[in-house]
Amino acid sequence: MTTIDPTAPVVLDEETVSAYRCDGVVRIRNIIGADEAARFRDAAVAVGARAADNFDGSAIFNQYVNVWRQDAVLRDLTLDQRLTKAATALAGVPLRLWHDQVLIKPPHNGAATEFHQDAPYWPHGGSRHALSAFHNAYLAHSATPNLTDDPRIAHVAIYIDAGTTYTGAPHVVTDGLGLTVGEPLEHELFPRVLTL
Ligand SMILES: O=C(O)CCC(=O)C(=O)O
Repeated sequence: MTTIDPTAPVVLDEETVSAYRCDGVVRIRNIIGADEAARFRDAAVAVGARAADNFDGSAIFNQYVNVWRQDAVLRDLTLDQRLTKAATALAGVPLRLWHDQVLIKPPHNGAATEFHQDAPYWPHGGSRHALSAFHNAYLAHSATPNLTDDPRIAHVAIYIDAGTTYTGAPHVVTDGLGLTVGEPLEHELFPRVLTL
């Protein structure tokens, strides 16, 4: 098992940063240790099991939004300084949290997640660097069907430029918060993340 010190400084080499800036995606191995990942997985499974006040319900996967507000273990993951500092180094600008998600694709689910970009779904202006799971929100991406016997569990933490403004477009995360169109997303749901 890989044990990683969660307080160790995060230093990304130039190659990693330029790969991200060129390709819009990068894999950073072992940023979370295997023992920690097992703890986070258990917490994600538990969120799925007690999903009463989340929304879900596509044939492709069950989606649970803002899990950091519901579960202390997943909050640790979404706001983990290793992730936020790595994301900041990749983006090169200060970031804030947009939201997080747990996605659970049930076993023997023949539906693929078709190619899409994330950014067009969001009510954001002026965000060039939004990152989810270390891919840029403008990167076209997809996921294969889950043909295994086990649920496939993904945790996605999404960070956006701290200066991103609100466009007023409908979105489940921002609807009803009273945000001002054209202003930054200053709200406790979108905290600035640790960058140093
Ligand atoms: O896991 C999936 O099926 C899709 C994940 C995805 O599209 C994303 O993380 O942006």
